[in-house]
Amino acid sequence: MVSQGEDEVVTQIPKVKQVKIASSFNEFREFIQHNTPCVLSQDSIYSFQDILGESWLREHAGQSQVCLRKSPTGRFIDPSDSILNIAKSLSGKKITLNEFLNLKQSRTMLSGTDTYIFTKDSVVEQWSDLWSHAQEVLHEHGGEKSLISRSRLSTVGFWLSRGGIQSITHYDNSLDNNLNFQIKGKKEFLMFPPQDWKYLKTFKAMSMHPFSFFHDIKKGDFNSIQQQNCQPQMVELNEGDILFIPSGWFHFVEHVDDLNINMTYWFKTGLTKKEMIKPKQSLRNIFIPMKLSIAFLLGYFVS
Ligand SMILES: O=C(O)CCC(=O)C(=O)O
Ligand SMILES: [Fe+2]
Repeated sequence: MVSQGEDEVVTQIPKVKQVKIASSFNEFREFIQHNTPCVLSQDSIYSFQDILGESWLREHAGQSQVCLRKSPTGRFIDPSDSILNIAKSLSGKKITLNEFLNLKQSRTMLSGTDTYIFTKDSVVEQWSDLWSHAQEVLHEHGGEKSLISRSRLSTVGFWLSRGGIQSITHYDNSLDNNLNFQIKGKKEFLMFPPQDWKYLKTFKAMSMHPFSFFHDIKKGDFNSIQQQNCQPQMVELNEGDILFIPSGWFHFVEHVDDLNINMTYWFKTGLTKKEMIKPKQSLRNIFIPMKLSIAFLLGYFVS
């Protein structure tokens, strides 16, 4: 509520629609079945939501090999950044999880697209202790609060980041559904339906707009025709929250806290390729992908 003058009280309506909040676990299940983006914000349901923190990780997976990503700007990767900054953000360095935890440096992260706990129908050995908790989400584990069957599970990714990070707007290339567990810290998601590809300057599965395009939307500044035409939804994910991102939905993500831990479960929709909505390419400027390709090659020489 915002008060104006002495007796006039005006309710402030957020300009960007908020992602639906499920009022119960059953409603969350129904939203998932109907392909509706939604959040479940409840007390923890699975054991990993309680135990997974720095000290547990040190004890149970401290020697695991991970890929450290570091960005001078914190933006992974903003097409409007300099080639050198993009190159630095793209390059990765193999270290152990304990080394990463000891760094305590902002703008560093382990990406769930590098760090797989489960992939190609099997558990990644170095994460087996974490898997013994993570599998509670699966029907085969037998819990009544399970959400997905193992046969539909494609990949589980583990994310760990320090503050000051933003990730490029993209849809998950596999066209899988996505269940994103916020285990520690806080992230903000700005999401767009697959049909919005027309306004997002898409190249492959990514949007080539500068990150400022998305910051403006979050502030409610719809300056361009493209910003006015798209149908964004926003959500702040807090510790314990679970976000459902349906197949093909774009997401722009900001990592807010000093330590953020997430797990992403990517799972098959059960639809055929024909039934799925696959965003198309809308970028008209070939110089942007050229710039990213040069930065990608340069990434092998800088760190
Ligand atoms: O947390 C992020 O930076 C990105 C998350 C994401 O892209 C995903 O879960 O698919
Ligand atoms: Fe993603």
